[in-house]
Amino acid sequence: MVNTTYQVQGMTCGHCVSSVSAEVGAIAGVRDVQVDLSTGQVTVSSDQPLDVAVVRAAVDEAGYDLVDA
Ligand SMILES: [Cu+2]
Repeated sequence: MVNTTYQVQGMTCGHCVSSVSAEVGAIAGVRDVQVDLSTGQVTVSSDQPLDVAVVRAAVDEAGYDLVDA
């Protein structure tokens, strides 16, 4: 299991959190998504390391922006 924390910009409420959780959670191999609304940090647990481009696309699909690390 791999845990990776990403920074996401633009989330303002519980609905944003659930949108991001749903999109990122749908990525193949993702087991869990934890979103901290106050910091914008999204911690993803996955079977293997994820391609950041795939995570970025999922966050974008939800309507938010992945901040470059
Ligand atoms: Cu919201």
